[in-house]
Amino acid sequence: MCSNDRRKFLNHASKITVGALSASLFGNAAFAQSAEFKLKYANNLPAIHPMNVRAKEAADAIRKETNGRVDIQIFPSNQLGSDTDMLSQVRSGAIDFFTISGLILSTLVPMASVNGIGFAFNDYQQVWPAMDGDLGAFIRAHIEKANLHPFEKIWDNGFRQITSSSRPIAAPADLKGFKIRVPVSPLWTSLFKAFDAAPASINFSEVYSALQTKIVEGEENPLAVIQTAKLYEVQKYCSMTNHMWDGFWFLASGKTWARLPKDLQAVIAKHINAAALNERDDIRRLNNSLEVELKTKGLVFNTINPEAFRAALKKSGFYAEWKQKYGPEAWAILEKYSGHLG
Ligand code: X2X
Repeated sequence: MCSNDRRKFLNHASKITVGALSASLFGNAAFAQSAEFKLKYANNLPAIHPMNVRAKEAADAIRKETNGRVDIQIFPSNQLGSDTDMLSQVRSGAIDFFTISGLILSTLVPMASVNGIGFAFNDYQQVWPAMDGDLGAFIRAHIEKANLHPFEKIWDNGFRQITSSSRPIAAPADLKGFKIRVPVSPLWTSLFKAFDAAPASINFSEVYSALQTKIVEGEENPLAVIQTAKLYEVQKYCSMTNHMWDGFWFLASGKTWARLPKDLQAVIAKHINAAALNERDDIRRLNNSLEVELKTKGLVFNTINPEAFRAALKKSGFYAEWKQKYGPEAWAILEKYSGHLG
């Protein structure tokens, strides 16, 4: 090829590339613009967390099955604000979908935290029958009263572990005076106060910097969050306390849900619930592999005796206090799955 031909060829090739690129950009934009329902889903977790990965798959499947009528855009990593901000946005309809821990949702729907009672669940064999059964149905009925539509299958956040930059937590006494970040929720504060710790309510959007600047010594989260949000960079110890099981309700704004035709509601619900089951599987697998991986990043692990922690909670009056707050009906449904809690 002489240099002239070569120039022509390159010129042509670059036009093709630019042409293809603009077509694809235009194509997507046109698709989104033509969608009858352009909806926003916002959340607090990094884009690489299974919750966002599976939600993206669901959004793609929904776009496809509705022939582009429903286009769900995802805003991960607190791009649209903290959990507290997003909770008010989903109520007003400024965002259409939101995933939130039931414990944080309890600032609006008190009953939504009941599955987070400390050391209530031992394992997933207790959690899923409860949350897919009577306990989940009971909580969802309360959420609906707040004009929010919860999808049937709750997504997994996971069993929570305590991380620390100062000392490992091996026994209940190690929590005495421990400055620990907790999410914004009365139950979380109460749980750590029962251990004589010093809990500070901080939204997830501020957690990394709160740990880095040592405003708090520690925090507690499932391993999948510790990994994907890189909390191991600013923490030294990880105590496998499994002190609480936590899940994310996938919520639609009541306003959005009411204006969606029934057939579209059905397609959306089908794919969101299917994605929830896949996400649970992802988290289960990560639970099994992440300890090894996080050790290589320098985290030092230890286990605990849950009975010692349960006994300390019982002694402090924690269970009695919350039993009274939720009332006998809710407590009986919880204990149906967890066994007697004291
Ligand atoms: O805020 C947290 O710690 C997190 C990410 O686990 C929740 O959303 C409850």
